[in-house]
Amino acid sequence: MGIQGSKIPKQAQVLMLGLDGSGKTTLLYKLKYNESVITVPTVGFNVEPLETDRSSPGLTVWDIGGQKKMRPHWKHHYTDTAGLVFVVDSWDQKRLDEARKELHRVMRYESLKGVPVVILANKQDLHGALSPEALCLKLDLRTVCEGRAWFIQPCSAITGIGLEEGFRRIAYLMKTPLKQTQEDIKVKMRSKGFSLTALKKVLL
Ligand code: G3D
Ligand code: MG
Repeated sequence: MGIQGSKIPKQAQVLMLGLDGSGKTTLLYKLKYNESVITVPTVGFNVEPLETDRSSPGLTVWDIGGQKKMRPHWKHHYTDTAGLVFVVDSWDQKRLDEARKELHRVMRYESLKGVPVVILANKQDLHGALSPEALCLKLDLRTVCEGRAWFIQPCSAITGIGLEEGFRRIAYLMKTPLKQTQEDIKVKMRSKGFSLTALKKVLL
């Protein structure tokens, strides 16, 4: 159930899932080495340690193959998962329904109950990519993420924009109690002049 409220370990496991082709491997190596790599479909997994800030544990990121035949194996990684990153191809609207179904299926697992999740809305560099707001509706995030800390981060594995923010966000959600993350959102939104109604929409 994440690492919230417990002693923070030195290294925490982050599971990165998403459909094949959503950009998981590209973004992992962009983030790690700032290099654009030519990828082949991941059979099995890639695993990389990532540093965040000093007050957070280091992250061990598991990039698991997303092809249909690989998805039944995702569950073998759930037990030690402290944070989940789910990558979506924001441009490929034809596969959004498939992405939604897979995300909802993953979230139903008891062993992932309460584990914080960051949705990476990848491929924002492509013309016609859906905005995080549109994806939030299409993936029905508010319903499926109920009871856990979550965030949707726009990014591009090609330009690198949004990648560090996404992983910093999962590290923050993993170490911060759910109530506190909601308080932080409230303070941030109020300082930007959002109304009470807008706040309720985000938090309820
Ligand atoms: P996966 O690991 O989730 O299966 P990959 O996905 O990292 O293998 O990426 C699949 C394809 O998407 C790759 O292209 C890769 O270059 C491309 N891609 C990944 N992220 C982005 C992004 O943010 N923007 C754009 N424009 N493309 C991206 P190929 O052509 O090799 O299949
Ligand atoms: Mg891959």
